[in-house]
Amino acid sequence: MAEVETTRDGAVQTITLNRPDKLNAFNRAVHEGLHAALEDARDPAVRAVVITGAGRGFSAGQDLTEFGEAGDIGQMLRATYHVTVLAIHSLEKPVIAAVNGVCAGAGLSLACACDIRLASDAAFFVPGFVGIGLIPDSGGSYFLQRLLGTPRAFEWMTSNRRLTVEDAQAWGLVSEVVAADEFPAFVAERAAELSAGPTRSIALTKRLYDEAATSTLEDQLEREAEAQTEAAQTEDFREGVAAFGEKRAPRFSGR
Ligand code: T3D
Repeated sequence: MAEVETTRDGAVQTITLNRPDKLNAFNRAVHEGLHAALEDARDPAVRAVVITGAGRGFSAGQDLTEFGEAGDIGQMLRATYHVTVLAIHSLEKPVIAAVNGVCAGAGLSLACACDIRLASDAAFFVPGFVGIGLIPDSGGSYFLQRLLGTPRAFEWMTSNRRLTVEDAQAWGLVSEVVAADEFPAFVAERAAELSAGPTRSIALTKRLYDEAATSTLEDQLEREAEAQTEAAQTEDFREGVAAFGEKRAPRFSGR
């Protein structure tokens, strides 16, 4: 069985981390599988991506039994986690983290690098890094600061406290929590909805919100004007306006 499984259902690509006995901890094979799957996800026929985990884990982060092989950790991060995080960030389509269970360390960073986090009621969240004397890497300092703000992110990430899924939702870390037995169907429905959306508009929105965090109002208004010019040239914009006029649901193509 591959350590990362990729399936397609219509325009949705699902990437499943598949080391359930180790709570989907990252080893070399997981990194390689994830890189290949995210490369596949660039296919324009894919209009939404789901990342999830097999078994009771989303991911417990770095496989701690493979640390000995790491050598230069900085180089290892650049060659592995950074490739994944940057691939997710630059994908011009929505990426959902379907957090089915335990989410710790670099697994938490991976979830935070995604555009949307949905969680099963079996999920919980653990910083992990501080528990072994490390700092939040793989985007953990960047994304958690943006999602939670510095005071909350700092306090939590230096405590190694287990966060319940209810608290994660109250904090805005996950947007929706669903009973575990209903979770796969819920994720599939949400992903299908997104994949049937105006993909260029969604991709431009993803980029705008990323830029907004470090932009001035003037610069952001200009970026919006440029992005809207691009969105207004898509077939989906014409279809959206036509569908409104004809009082029917739009049929977006992603073009
Ligand atoms: O160079 C670099 O790689 C730097 C990058 C670092 C990035 C990081 O991710 S650092 C943080 C690494 N992650 C952790 O420190 C979390 C370690 N795991 C835990 O603290 C706990 O397992 C959890 C809180 C996540 C879950 O606890 P629990 O009680 O639900 O499960 P468990 O019994 O601890 O784990 C189940 C199995 O998974 C167990 O294996 P066994 O005994 O049944 O054979 C456990 O050893 C294994 N496992 C869990 N996490 C890892 C792991 N095996 C390898 N690496 C793990 N990270």
